Amino acid sequence: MTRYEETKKIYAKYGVDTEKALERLLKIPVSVHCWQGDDVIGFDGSDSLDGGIQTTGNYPGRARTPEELFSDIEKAFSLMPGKKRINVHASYAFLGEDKGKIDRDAYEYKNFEPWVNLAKKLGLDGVDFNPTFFAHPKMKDGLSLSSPDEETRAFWVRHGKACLKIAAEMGKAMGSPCLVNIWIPDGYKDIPADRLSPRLRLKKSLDEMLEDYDKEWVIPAVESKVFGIGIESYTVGNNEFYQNYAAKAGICCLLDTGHYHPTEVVSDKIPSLLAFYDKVALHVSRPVRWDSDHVVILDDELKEIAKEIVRNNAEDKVIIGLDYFDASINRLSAWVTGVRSMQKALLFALLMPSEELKKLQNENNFTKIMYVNEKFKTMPMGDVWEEYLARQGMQDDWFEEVEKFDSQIRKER
Ligand code: RNT
Ligand code: ZN
Repeated sequence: MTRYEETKKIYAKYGVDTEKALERLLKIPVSVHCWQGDDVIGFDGSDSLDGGIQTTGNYPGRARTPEELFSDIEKAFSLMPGKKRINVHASYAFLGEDKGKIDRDAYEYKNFEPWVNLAKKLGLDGVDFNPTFFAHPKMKDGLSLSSPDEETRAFWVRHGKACLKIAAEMGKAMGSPCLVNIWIPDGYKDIPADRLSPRLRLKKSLDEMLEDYDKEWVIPAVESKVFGIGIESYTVGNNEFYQNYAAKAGICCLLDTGHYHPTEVVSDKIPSLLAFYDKVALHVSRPVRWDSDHVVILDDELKEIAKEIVRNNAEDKVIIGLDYFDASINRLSAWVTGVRSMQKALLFALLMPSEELKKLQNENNFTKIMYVNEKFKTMPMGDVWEEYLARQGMQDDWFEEVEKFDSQIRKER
C-alpha cells in the first residue's frame, strides 16, 4: 500500500474523504500577481515605486524587461500546481512605439494582448486586471481619484474607464470574467483639515468610472486600506468608505490581509461579507508588524482564511488573489512558495471534518472542538499534498529547479 492509500484510510476514519478534497482543490483558482517578479515596477516608464507601498531587499535577478518577466513567469508557473489565473496591473502595458506618446488614460486592449496570449499558452483559468493609480507623474501630491485638482481627478477617472474596457476584452478572450480591483494610495501623512471632501470626490470619481461597464465580463472591486508609508494619518479609501460604497453600487469588496489594524483578521471578515455579498475578493499577503507584503506562508491565519472559504462552500464566491512583493530572496521562489502555501492551506481546510465541527458548536461542545482541531494539526496531510502534486506531474521538492534558474539569471542579469 502506498503512503497515500494508508493516509486515505486514516482520514476516512474521521469521516474525511481525501479524494473529494483533492477534486475540490483542483477547481479552486488562485490569481497570481505578475508584480512579484519585478518589484512592482512595470513596463510603462516608472523606475521606482511609490504610493506608500515598498519592496525591500536587493536580491539579484529582478526581471528588467517584459521578456525577462514573461520567462520568469513561465518558469514559476511550471512549479505551481492547481488552477491559476494571472493578475496584471495597467503599468504592465506593452506600448511598443507608443511608449512616451500615449498615457495611461489611452491604454487599449491591444497593449495587454500579450498577457492574454501568455495566459492561454499556460492554460490559465483567466486574467485579472488593475488600474495603476501610483508611480506616475500625474499623481498630483500623491492623490488620484480624490484629487481636488479637477484635471488630475478627471485623468484618473479616464484611466479607470479605459481599464474597465480592457478588462471586458480580457474576460471575453479568456471566457472567464475579469476582476478589476481598484486601489488608490490617496491619503495624508498628517492630520487632515478635511476628511469628508476627499471621500466625496472619491465617491464621485468611482460613480463616473463605473457608470458603464460590461457586467458580464467584468467584476469591479474596491480595496480599502488603513495606512501607507508617508500616508499614516488618513486614507481616503478606508474600510468603512469602501464597504458602504460597494454595497450601494452593487460591486465587490476586496480584502487585503495587510490592510487592517494589526489585531484584526481577514478570516473573520470573510463570513461577514458573505452574509451580504455574492462575491468577496481577497489579496492574500502576509503583514509582519505592518502592511509589509511578506511572502505568503502556511501560517495559522492563512489556514483560518482557507477554512472560511471551504467550510462555507464559498469557493465560487471568494475570489482568491495573492499580493506580496519580496525583493530580499529569489523572486521565483517567493512566487512558488506563496502559491503552494495558499493551496496547502486550502487542502488543510478541505481535510477537516467541518460538518462535524459545526454540529459540535451547536451542541456547545467546545471541549471536543478543541480536541479535534488539535488532532488535525498533526494528521498526515503531507501525503495527500504529495498525491495532489504527483497527479499533476509535480513534486514537493522544487528547490533545485529554482537554484538552477537562479544561477542562470545571475549570469545574464
Ligand atoms: C497596496 C495594495 C495593492 C497593491 C497592488 C500592487 O497596499 O495592496 O493591492 O499591492 O495593487
Ligand atoms: Zn492589495
